[in-house]
Amino acid sequence: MPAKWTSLIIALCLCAICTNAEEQLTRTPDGTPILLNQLGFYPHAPKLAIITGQPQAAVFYIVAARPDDTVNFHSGDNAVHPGHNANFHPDNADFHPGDTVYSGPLGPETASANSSLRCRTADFSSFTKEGAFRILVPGLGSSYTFRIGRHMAAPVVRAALKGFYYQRSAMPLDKAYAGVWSRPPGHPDTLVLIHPSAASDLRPAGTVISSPGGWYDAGDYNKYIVNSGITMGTLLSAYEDFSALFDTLHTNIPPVHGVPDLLNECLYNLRWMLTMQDPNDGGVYHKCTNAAFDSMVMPGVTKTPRYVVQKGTAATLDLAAVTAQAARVFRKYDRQLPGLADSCLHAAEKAWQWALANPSRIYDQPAMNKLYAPAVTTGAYGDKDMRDEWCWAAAELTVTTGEERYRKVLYERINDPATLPTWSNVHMLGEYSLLRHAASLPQDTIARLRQRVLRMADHYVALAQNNAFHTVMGTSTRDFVWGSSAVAANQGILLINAWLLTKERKYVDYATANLDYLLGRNATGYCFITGMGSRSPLHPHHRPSVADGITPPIPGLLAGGPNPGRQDRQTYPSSEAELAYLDDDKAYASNEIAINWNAPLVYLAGAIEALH
Ligand code: 9MR
Repeated sequence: MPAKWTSLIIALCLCAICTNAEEQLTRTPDGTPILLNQLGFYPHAPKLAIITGQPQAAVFYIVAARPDDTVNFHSGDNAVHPGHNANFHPDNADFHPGDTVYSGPLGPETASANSSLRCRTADFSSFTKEGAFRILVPGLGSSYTFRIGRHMAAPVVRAALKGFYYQRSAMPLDKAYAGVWSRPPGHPDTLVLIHPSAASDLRPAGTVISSPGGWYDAGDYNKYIVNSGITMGTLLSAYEDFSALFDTLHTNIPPVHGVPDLLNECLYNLRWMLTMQDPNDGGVYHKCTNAAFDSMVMPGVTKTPRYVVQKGTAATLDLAAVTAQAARVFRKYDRQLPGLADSCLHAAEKAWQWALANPSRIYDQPAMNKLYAPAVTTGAYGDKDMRDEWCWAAAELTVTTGEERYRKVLYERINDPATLPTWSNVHMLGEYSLLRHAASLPQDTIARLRQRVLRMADHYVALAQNNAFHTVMGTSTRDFVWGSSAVAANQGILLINAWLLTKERKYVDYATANLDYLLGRNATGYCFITGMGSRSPLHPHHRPSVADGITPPIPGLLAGGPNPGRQDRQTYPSSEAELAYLDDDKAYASNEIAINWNAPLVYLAGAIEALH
């Protein structure tokens, strides 16, 4: 081939590669380049979309939706509102379908810090009319249809709370509540073995105990106290902070007469948690589990033995914290649930005593497996640092009882470093409770805690201004961990706490922006909640959703979200931090669901619905 042809071919190939690279840099993989909360916006909230493609002109238009522009605003859970059509048909009384109702300039191009995406902002906050709309950007086409209306987050709160019902382990999910996702009971856990790691004089290895009920942790069928701890703390706090909303929020679950659905749902797990405490000494088993993960089958299909394993300080203090908080929350339901609050307080005190006698019993699964059989290979939730669990339990017990012995330990721990809550660090849950019950501590101590929360919140708000997505989520690349969606939700909760302390609007606005992130204003273009919005996970790593033979996944479940760690070793569309997400049921590192991720979603969406 003549040399000039060869160079022409090389030049053409290079050009193709460049165009490809250019495409990659400016568009999210297979999706619309217009990224926004796919449900929509409150009329008087900030309204932002992020444009990731190359527009032909730096302008955007809002057009009124057409009657055939339907969008799945609701949870897709017909079981929430039986007979209710989950699809929303735009009914724009004020506008002609297709009319341009607003236009504005796109903001300047900004490079995202968490991928090679380049972003522009379409800000239509000043458009406050209610209705259903789409955004058009010249050269990039149309966004999904979204709504401006007064109860944007209400379906999210309902669906996310209902998600817990679908995780219930030991009871049948009846058609009346579960609709097409009804199923027989899963693991009964009435015959659970004491694993050799958990043997004691009164309960030697092989002793059979009963530990029924509770929620499955995630896409697997095991029940872990540590992760139940943060989950329950978050849900009970949602109730304490926004009881007016949750008193009237219905999720269509089997009723417990006179008890709001949020607390009814918590009760199902609380009763299980109480069974995990050894009544002989107050210590709490770390988890109720199979030896190895079940295959991708429906719950209850496998009949392998279930065990409770070693007692641990983290599990025991987490149970102390949850039951102390539950004792004060359920106190007003003494008539409906006689004795419950007292039993909870008793459990908390016994757990505390055990922890005092065993202050650093770490759950170290690999070490345990060297000593005992069978080896246990399910989720570890191993935590070597117990300072935060001491702080949280001491805080809840101080608030509930006012006793000096708890306050003394609290003072030893309260100034420890505070981070956003995770299953392994629950320090902030204690601080939130103390701020909520500010009379529990002297004013100067409360003032210091308040300053700490506000410093964190102000830092977030300052960083968010420079984020290409204008969310707090993603202001650090370290936000994109296993369960990154819960990072976004917990950042939102911190901001809501700042609002509770100051009533300053900026905190609600940025909390709402993080909810926008979860509902679609993120680099992947997914709404991360199953069954919601226009593009959501269809293949979560969730055994019932995989095995039930029903095409749509179980609704209302929050996928883990982008995680460049990719510990599942699947091939992701991108390895860049904010794009490292794969909607595949094998991608458990980014597409599993978990109770400790749904709980902060319930809190955040509930707070936003209550505050707007
Ligand atoms: O959420 C947990 C994450 O922080 C850990 O890095 C990961 C690996 O240990 O485990 C995650 O929790 C999983 C648990 O171990 C088992 N059930 C599913 C949980 C969510 O993936």
